Amino acid sequence: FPPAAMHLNDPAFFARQARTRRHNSHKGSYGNVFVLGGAPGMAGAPVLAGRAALHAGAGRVYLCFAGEPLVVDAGQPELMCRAARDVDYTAGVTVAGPGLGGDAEAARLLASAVASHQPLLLDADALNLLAADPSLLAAVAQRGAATLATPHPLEAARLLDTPVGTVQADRLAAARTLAGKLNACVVLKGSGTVIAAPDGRLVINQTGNAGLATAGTGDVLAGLAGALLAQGWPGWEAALAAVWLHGIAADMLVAEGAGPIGLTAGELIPTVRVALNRL
Ligand code: NPW
Ligand code: AMP
Ligand code: MG
Repeated sequence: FPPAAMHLNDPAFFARQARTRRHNSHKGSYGNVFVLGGAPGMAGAPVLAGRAALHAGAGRVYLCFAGEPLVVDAGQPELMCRAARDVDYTAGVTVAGPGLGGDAEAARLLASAVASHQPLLLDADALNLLAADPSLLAAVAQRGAATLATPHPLEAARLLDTPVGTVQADRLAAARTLAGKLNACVVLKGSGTVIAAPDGRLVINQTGNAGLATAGTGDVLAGLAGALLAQGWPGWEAALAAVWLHGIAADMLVAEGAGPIGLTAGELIPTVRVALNRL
């Protein structure tokens, strides 16, 4: 039997978790996000994730570069740029993977974030590193704090050690199996994104469009979800909200003529902020 799945077409699924800002609050009230990524040639991925995290309300966002760190993101100087080896990942939520690369140093950095006892989001090369290292995967499955994984179909196939066609042939089963294997909420991306929890809950997202089929949109989703975790959202609700908001932002941009053709990942970010403030 295919597992039963709910359809996420109404933000009431998660909107009760939406946080109003207390008058007497400060940046420390909204959490730190560390984006661990940025191997040589891939600085854009953590920049997109970091900008998304900032626009989704995180109090402080650090770009932690596996390669040579940027001095500053000139388009978003609010972001703090660090060498990844100099960062204490126990001081906030880590979004691991955007442009991280796959060398031994990347694996070592990822292992320190996995051990952080803080909420953790695993995307892109962090997932590829897990697929290649059973002991790191076991460490993820044993974590106590919330873990979210956001694979696209090929990343899911690597983790499940199966052809991508098998993942796509039964996306609900693939997401559910992976959620069990990682002991994490899994967001299996692509048209009709599936969100699965380790306890068997399954949801299919109804927002979004093929304008999202462009480089960097996954990095934006990762930063957005990480910012919700940093603001205290539980893992399941953070995953549902991030996927729904990311899709509705793309739908809003299409409605105003900014896509689907030629929609860019960076343009999603301010529109995600509008959608989040309207929850
Ligand atoms: P195909 O083409 O169909 O055979 P990879 P990546 C498949 C960083 N980035 N449905 C598809 O296979 C990331 O953060 C940096 C079906 C596709 O070619 C990573 O660290 C950017 N298949 C790193 O690059 C912007 C699907 O997977 C293949 C699918 C590598 O990440 C870009 C690609 O997978 C990028 O984000 C779907 N819905 N979606 C920057 N500006 O710095 C994907 N596939 O080989 O894991 O490479 O995803 O590009
Ligand atoms: P990534 O491959 O990591 O850059 O992630 C791509 C993002 O765009 C994910 O959130 C996907 O769910 C989304 N996406 C890609 N193609 C489509 C599509 N045809 N319809 C809806 N969402 C899509
Ligand atoms: Mg990606």
